[in-house]
Amino acid sequence: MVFESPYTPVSIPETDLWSFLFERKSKPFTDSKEIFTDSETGRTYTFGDLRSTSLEFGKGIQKLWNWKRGDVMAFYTPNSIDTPPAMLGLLWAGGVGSPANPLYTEPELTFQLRDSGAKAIVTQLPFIDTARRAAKAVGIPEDRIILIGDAHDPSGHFRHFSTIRNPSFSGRPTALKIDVRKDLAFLVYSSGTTGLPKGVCLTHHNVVSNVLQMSSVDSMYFHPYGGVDGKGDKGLGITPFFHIYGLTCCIMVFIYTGWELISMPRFDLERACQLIEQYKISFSYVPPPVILAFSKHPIVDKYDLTSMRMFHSGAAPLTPELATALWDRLKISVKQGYGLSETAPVATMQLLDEWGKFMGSVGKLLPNMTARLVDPDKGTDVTEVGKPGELWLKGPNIFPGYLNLPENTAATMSPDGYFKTGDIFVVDKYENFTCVDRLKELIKYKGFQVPPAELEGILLGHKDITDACVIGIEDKEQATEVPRAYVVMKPGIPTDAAKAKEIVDWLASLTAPHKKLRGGVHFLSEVPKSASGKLLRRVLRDQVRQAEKA
Ligand code: 4UV
Repeated sequence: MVFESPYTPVSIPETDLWSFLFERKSKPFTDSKEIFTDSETGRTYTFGDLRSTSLEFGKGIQKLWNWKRGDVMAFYTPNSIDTPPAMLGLLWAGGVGSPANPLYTEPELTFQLRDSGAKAIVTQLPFIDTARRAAKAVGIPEDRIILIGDAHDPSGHFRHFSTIRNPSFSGRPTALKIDVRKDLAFLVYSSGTTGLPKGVCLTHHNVVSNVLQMSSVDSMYFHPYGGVDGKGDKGLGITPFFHIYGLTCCIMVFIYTGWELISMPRFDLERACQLIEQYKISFSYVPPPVILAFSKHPIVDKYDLTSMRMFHSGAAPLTPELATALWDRLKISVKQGYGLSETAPVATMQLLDEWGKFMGSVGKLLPNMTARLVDPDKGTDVTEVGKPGELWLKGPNIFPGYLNLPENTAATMSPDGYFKTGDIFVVDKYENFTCVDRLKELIKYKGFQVPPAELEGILLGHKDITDACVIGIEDKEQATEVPRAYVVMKPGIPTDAAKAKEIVDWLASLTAPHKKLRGGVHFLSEVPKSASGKLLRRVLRDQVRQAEKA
């Protein structure tokens, strides 16, 4: 059975992302509309500023480095209001943006730079050392490390993006005519259903489509003008721009809709409360741990948050209990969405009006999307309401494939053109989708991906470990999963708490903080494997779940 989106289809122009945002025939706001405001400095980009700054940056990199169509630029930076104009300038010049978590260690960043073939890196001063070492490892010259943000390099060694802007250069050469169905806008990294992180190719058409699909739902409720100060609805920018959630839903959607984003460099609960009170913020796109903080922490009581009308939660499951706790405390609606890097990212969304009626659901398919629910064992469609199946998706926002990995791409696509998400869903009679389990191996810590295969690979490099298996464990207190390792030690090596802590600390020194083994290290005499030697993570996961139930 094929599920069709119940929302009115959107018309998607064959336009590249820059032209889609900045050369629209008519838009419901003026060029002087504020779009991005920095929470700490108050610095702002209006729509007109974004257009001119991005254009000048795009011209600048063409003039300076002869930037070519398809050339990748990495963005290794926490949220900054300079990311949007730099990213869009890059796109204007035919380039591709590849965002990376600024807490990545040198090997993690090096992997992404090498795999993506990045030709330059955008970063900020506090992250320069790692950026510099990783750039060196892959042969990116130091003069291609570009700083954004308010801090300039006092030694003048690294250029600031403002000095690259070139207003006079003639313009986009015709050779740069972007093929919107083939040329990439973003190259984001995800482990997909299995293995190590892979480059998820997202075309201009994918991203333009998702901006239109997603905003067609929420722009029913939020507007560029009106409200308490006439300046329209303001969103709180918490979600990282280096994840596809922030990149599409906080950068691109805000430029398209004319909403203003008050952008925080990092999440801090008290600062978030102050900003909501100060700017009379009305909504925010967040992962579930932010909902947890607002629903439980005493500091929230010190602030007037009555302007807030909605949190949209995505990237990890949100329990009905948590949504209810927030509503009971603050009377803020908490609706949910679901998406993946491979869907650019939003695939389903609840209507703000319906969140309380279908709690726990991630809503209905976005416009222009169809889906199937497929029994993973039989490969046939699930036909009964309430029966679980793997969600398969089709629509203009579905990625064309993983970079240079045709076999992985083929494994995630069905012969009839559906993308297999690796997530298990049920659907109700109103076509609300609810995520009930994950078929794939991915672990999510507070919405951030932790690929088990990556941690296992690192653990196998430990001098005392002969085998390893990593799974996700539920941490109800923190409303997240946490990674736990099961390891087999060489004969004669102690298997006590001190050794377990040593391994946790050792791994933490090699990875970004979200990959820390917060679920601990457990010792086994062997890890479960199939006859062909494939790790059976699911067996361990089921054992843990059984033990929890007992
Ligand atoms: O590839 P990724 O890291 O991508 C995301 C994107 C999530 C978004 C983005 C915009 C939204 O508006 C929105 O609502 C959600 O996380 O990880 C994809 C995997 O994350 C899990 C699921 O296992 C995906 O395959 N996931 C994402 N959203 C949910 C979720 C959810 N609401 N409930 C349960 N799991």
